[in-house]
Amino acid sequence: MRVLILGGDGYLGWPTAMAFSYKGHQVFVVDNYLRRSLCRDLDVEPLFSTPNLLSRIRIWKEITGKEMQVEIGDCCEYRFLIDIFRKFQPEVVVHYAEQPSAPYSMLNYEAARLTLSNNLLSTLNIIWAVREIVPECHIIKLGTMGEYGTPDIDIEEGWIEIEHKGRRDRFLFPRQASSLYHTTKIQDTDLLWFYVRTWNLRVTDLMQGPVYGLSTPETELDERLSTFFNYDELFGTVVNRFIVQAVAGYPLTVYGKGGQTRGYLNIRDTIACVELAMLNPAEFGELRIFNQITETFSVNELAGRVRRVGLDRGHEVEIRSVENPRIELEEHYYNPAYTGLKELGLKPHLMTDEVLHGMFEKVERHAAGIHKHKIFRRVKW
Ligand code: USQ
Repeated sequence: MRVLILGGDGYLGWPTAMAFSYKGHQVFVVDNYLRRSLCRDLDVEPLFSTPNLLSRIRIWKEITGKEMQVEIGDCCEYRFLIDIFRKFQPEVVVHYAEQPSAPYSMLNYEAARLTLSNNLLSTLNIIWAVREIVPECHIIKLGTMGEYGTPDIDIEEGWIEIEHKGRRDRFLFPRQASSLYHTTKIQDTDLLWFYVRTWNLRVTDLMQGPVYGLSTPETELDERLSTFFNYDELFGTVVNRFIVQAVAGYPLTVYGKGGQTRGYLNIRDTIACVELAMLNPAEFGELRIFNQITETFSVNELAGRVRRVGLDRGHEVEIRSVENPRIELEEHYYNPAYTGLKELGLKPHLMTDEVLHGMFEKVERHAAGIHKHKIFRRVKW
């Protein structure tokens, strides 16, 4: 298929691009290096440096013989984006081109504005480019489980039937996020749903939980193909952070009581889910929503697992509760449904000790790249 991957330089975008190219799809990647420049400006660069997107694509070709097309530019620039749609005529567009960090979105006014305008405008532009150039193109949008928040009822897969005063109808599941970043994802979903109803678009919204891991079959082909791996408070996700903290001898930073429960997934499963969505597209006029997680853990459970494996590997691992910089429930009910992707054929890579050992191994090799001052800077909500 002709797959356009927006945000193809990022933590998930690059491994997705490689996986799809490896399988023989025609891949076109676009990125404006926003993540790289924010990390540089804020002194939170990743654990190891990765070649820029143009070099990565050259290396990819050198190793696999496969070509990818690329443009460096901003999806918020409509003319730039629509030219790519015209040239490439994608059958699928995978939209990762968003500012992905909750703490970054809460840093200051400028960060809030950048998050809001980047995330909503990129989504709007994709919708319009599809409508104008390739109306049959399937939009796969990365959403987030954080859109639902932590309600005191079971979380359905995107939709809920409500009976009210004797009548029934189907609605988007109630959403109530706990950061501006997560709120922009709700707004994305609303935009997509409006245009699906209005213009008969075909859209899959993947409500993803925090992703962990740094290896996929393709990143393992060559060290230079590694993905962007943040461990700092702004751009690092919790499991990745805990592994780095354990290797650095930095107490694992459990925020508050540590009862915050989320659905997690291995980076390999992110790619598998996006691929399943691509191969089984939504219908025209359908906003299809999947909860993209494979298992749930509390922060305390994660810290306990990382500690156990870390001790096994000879690290001294302490767990420390720090005052929670975020406003979120620290003890709550959490029971999300996540059967849709399994029904499409997902075979989850769960968080076994072996998987954690694999992550430790790679992080240990790069231990010299850990800078403790990047781990915790107290971005408060
Ligand atoms: N947490 C800690 N200690 C830390 C870091 C985080 O206790 O050092 C806690 C947080 O308070 C939160 C949980 O761990 O309760 C998850 O935090 P996270 O930073 O791993 O994830 P989050 O900020 O929610 O965002 C990440 C990705 C985002 C994605 C989201 C999925 O950055 O792009 O959308 O996970 S979800 O959380 O399901 O909304």
